[in-house]
Amino acid sequence: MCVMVVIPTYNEADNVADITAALFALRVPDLHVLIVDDDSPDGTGEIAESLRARYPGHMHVIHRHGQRGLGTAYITGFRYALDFGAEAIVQMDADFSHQPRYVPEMLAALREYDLVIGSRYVPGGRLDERWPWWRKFLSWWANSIYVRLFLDTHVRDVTAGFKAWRRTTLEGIDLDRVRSNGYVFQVEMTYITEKLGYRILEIPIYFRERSDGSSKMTTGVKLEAVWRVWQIRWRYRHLRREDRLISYRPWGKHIPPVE
Ligand SMILES: Nc1nc2c(ncn2[C@@H]2O[C@H](COP(=O)(O)OP(=O)(O)OP(=O)(O)O)[C@@H](O)[C@H]2O)c(=O)[nH]1
Ligand SMILES: [Mg+2]
Repeated sequence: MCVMVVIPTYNEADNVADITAALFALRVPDLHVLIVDDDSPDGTGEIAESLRARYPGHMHVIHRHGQRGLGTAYITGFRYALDFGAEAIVQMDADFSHQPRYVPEMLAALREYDLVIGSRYVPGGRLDERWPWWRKFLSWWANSIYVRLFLDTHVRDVTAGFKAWRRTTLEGIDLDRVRSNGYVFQVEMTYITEKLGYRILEIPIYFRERSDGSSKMTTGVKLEAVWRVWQIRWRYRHLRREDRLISYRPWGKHIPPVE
């Protein structure tokens, strides 16, 4: 089964080679890594490029120019993965908050589920204990109270960014629908998936604080999250299983060649 791990990067020069090596060290058969870099000033894109020689045929890099944002980076990456023929698509951060060791378990669970979420808020899941209490509280409040109750979802970690998708789930979602660009993108994707009646499993993870590099969280990204949750609820209020996209059309835009 062809598996593609999609990692968006912005200034992750300290992490990109290590996270790639850790993923290939898992020895998951037919694993591919796709880095979607937004022209990082710190040279992440060049480092990713140089890794193609180390993992011939299995390392993919998309360089976006003049564009920023997690959401559109992921949509670009997902389309690439679908066009490439991946059967399973994993999404994760570059900074080791999402630890590669969970990937095999998530892939195994995809046999029974359409989406598997690495979750901080199911029993056994944990946040980095180095976080101060107020940061834990804020994260819990935003996720468990603001988003979860408001959207009336069964998913415990709605803002999670560590996920494994079946190809057919990403096809059925209709990626053209998705509007968010900041980290609320994660909420929108999970919400659509649940409304469309796909089977979702959350497996507990330990969410580690990033140890290298710096955060890209901005006030704009946070504000988008606050208002977009309302928009998400309104836009998708009538969405049902019947609204799954049946025939996926390949994206077919320019895809960089793979050596
Ligand atoms: N391509 C792309 N990737 C991004 C962008 N913003 C963030 N990322 C990547 O998305 C992932 C998550 O971003 P982080 O900065 O770790 O966000 P966070 O986990 O909320 O913040 P930290 O507490 O610093 O870890 C990382 O791999 C980033 O490099 C962007 O605009 N474009
Ligand atoms: Mg992070």
